[in-house]
Amino acid sequence: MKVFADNIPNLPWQEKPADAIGPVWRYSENPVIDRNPLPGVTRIFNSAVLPWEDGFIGVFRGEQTNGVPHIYLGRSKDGIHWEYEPEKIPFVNEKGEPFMPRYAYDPRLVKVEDTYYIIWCTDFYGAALGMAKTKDFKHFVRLENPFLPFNRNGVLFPRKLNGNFALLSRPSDSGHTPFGDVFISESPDLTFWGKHRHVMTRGYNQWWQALKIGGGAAPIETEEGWLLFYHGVTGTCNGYVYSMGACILDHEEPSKVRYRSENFILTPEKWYEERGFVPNVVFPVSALCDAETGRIAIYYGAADSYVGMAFTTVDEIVSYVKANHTDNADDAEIGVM
Ligand code: BMA
Repeated sequence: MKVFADNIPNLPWQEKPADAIGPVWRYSENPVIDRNPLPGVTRIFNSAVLPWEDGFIGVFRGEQTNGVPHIYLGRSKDGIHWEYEPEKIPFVNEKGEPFMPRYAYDPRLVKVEDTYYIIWCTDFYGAALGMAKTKDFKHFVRLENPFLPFNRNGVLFPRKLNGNFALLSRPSDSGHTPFGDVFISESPDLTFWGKHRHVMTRGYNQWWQALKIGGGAAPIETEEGWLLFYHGVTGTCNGYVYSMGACILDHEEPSKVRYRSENFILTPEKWYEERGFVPNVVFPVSALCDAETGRIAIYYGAADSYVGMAFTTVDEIVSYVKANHTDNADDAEIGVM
């Protein structure tokens, strides 16, 4: 299947093991980031990666020893073993003055044209989306916060659609948000956002995503549409459980869902997903695709304590999502009322 993306010949990769269940398989050496990864940071998880120079670069959610999350920069030759900058990313405003968020978590990293964008959850009188840009990973200029509070899980598309930037988001509340659907908004300049559309609803009849969903990795452009890995949450008597889902959004009108898997494609099963600061969390944030081979490497947060990797191919995941498609409420509609 054709993929409209770059080739990443050095993409981390492991073949599908014979005993794999489902279309996505874990890296055998998980977790790839363990506890206490750098001084003053007790856990790294929910982090995003892109190719950079002859290796990879990433923005990492680092939980400091005082409990406050911030974003750290890391570099890697192979996309698996990382070296981090010791200090948090030094964000500045458009005038070049220091402009640090009070906290920052769940960063996504997306390249659009010649610029890299970081979108994270920031404190803007409550949880909201923060955004910054860089071209060299030395200067990080914060942009206007895209939306009012409360919002999380901002996922930028890797190219403009009809001349506009496109951003998925998940309106939230000030706490742990026991509800939530994914929306899309457009902007000509990353300052003024509008043309808001509903993309997809939490699962109607799939209990693993019955409570809330949120965009995960930047969508991958395929000939079938935009392949999106996302998280879906269910509530249990012992708290939330986060699993990974996959869907394909319409190429021209991504507020319409074309196919959406009824089943999760990864759910907490391994010790590093089930046991940690927050148990039972699989939280996809980044998916790199090598256009030539169709190989995909997914980075996900595990139990709010570790980073895990998982693999699939475009052919395998797209056929799985199509074969297991289920209609959810008005997912197929354009999403205006
Ligand atoms: C969400 C976010 C994520 C976290 C998840 C599970 O609300 O805060 O960062 O991984 O909860 O704790």
